[in-house]
Amino acid sequence: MMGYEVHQNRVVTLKYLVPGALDAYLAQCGDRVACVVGFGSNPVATTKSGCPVLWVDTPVLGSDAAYEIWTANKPVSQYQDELMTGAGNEDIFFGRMSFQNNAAEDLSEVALRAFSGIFEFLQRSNYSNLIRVWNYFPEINAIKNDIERYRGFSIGRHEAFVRYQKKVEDSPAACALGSHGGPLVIYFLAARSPGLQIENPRQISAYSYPKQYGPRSPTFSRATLAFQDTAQTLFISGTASILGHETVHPASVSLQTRETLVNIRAVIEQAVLKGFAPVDFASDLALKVYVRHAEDFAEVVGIIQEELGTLSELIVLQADICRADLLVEIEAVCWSQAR
Ligand code: 3EB
Repeated sequence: MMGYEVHQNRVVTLKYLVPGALDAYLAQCGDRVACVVGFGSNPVATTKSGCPVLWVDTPVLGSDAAYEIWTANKPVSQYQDELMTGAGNEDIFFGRMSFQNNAAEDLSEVALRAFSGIFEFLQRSNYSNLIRVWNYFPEINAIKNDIERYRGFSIGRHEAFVRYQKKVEDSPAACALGSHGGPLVIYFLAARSPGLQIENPRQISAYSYPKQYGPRSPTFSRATLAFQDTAQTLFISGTASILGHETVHPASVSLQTRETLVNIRAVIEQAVLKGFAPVDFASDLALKVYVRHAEDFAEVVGIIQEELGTLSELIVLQADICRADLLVEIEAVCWSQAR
């Protein structure tokens, strides 16, 4: 049987797959599978082989469902405590958490609990460096208890960073998107070795946003450059059509897509100044695209292909974005050649 390419030089790699391709890929990766996340409307708890799946209720465009599979280049061991499940090896750890939260509950409390738990875990484990965090929860733009749920989430997350004495400049790369239902879902990558935080000169750092976007700023960096002593990996946060701190092109999904890609290139350029060496976007760049309106799917993908060519890893989800005027957001992972 033809196998999938094995990226032995990558500390972690990721693959986006439609459901029909999942089992064969997992079988090939064996005990190196570190995290499986499913997207779509019909949750699956475990794969055929018994691998736990963290589910995010967001429609997938172009398929009924899709899987994001993270594999490591060394075998992982499974982990479980009261707060999270996960898997890790001597270099990295992926944690997965879900928090039921009823609509009445203040999301800031849940976010504080979640991130406090993450920081407690980092303290007692040897994975002290938070590299990348993914956050999904329903009704992200809804106003509850007089505050938008995204802003409530940001308040609790920020409070956890303060309580655990994290400098905002050391924040991980992140994204925060609206799901269609279900719990607050968080997964994260932590590492033994520290990452290098990268900012975008075209944008004010999110942790320095003015108060108009919420009373406590979002604690994330534009990107984290990880695994510098082996094969560098650049984890680029959810990136949108923001210049300075302002949304630009609020009415145009095509212009927002182009501006977002300029921002992603700017972040990669900053990483290059710090020694990052991307090779070939077609094989070394994975994009996860969120569109607010499903009908924008073809237009957004067309622009991405025009700008970047055909990418081996691309997934498009329909999700609400944390500012009501944003129509598209794109996150990325970019690998460099082994050193
Ligand atoms: C932005 O640039 C768009 O709150 O974790 C992007 C990535 C965004 C991460 C987060 C929010 C987050 O502000 C929104």
